Amino acid sequence: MSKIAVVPGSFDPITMGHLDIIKRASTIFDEVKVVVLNNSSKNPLFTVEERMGLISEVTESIPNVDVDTFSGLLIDYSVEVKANAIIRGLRAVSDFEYEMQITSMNRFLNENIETLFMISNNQYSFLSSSIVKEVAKYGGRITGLVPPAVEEALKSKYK
Ligand code: COD
Repeated sequence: MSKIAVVPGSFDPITMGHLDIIKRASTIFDEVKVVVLNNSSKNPLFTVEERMGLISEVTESIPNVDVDTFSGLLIDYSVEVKANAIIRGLRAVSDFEYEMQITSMNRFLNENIETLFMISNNQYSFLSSSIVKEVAKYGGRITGLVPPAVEEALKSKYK
């Protein structure tokens, strides 16, 4: 039976750090579902459609990755798509507390779906969508931190 992983997030927008986790997950699982959660209290820069479009574009060459969106609980989505695991990235100790909390809540809601963590690649461990947006907003250099399509999209948002 094929093994399915869910990689959830806000992806506002997708960065090289996210892409690295998605690529690594795609070598371990048969199918990887990147899901943009649509109920975040954050005030996003990109619409869900724009975020999904960018993810599709930058993962185009990875055949076992598809992009989806969901409004509701991550665990309900994971059950719906018959996921074996939820994959999260860990950048630093500062991520740990939040990740521990959401993982424990998800396990409380459904103990059959495991959450697995991948340690960020060193070169991306300082990267977040927020920090990239801040630098892009003030015209700083973001080349290499996001895929070229995302760099273009950020430039046109902030022009
Ligand atoms: N290197 C490696 N991993 C990274 C990097 C990087 N540079 N940057 C981000 N990541 C990882 C993050 O650690 C995360 O695992 C993933 O990439 C996505 O990151 P973000 O920032 O785009 O998304 P988050 O963390 O804001 O997403 C949070 C969710 C939307 C998944 C969460 O809020 C959620 O599950 N919401 C649905 C409601 C729900 O089910 N709530 C109950 C559980 S609390």
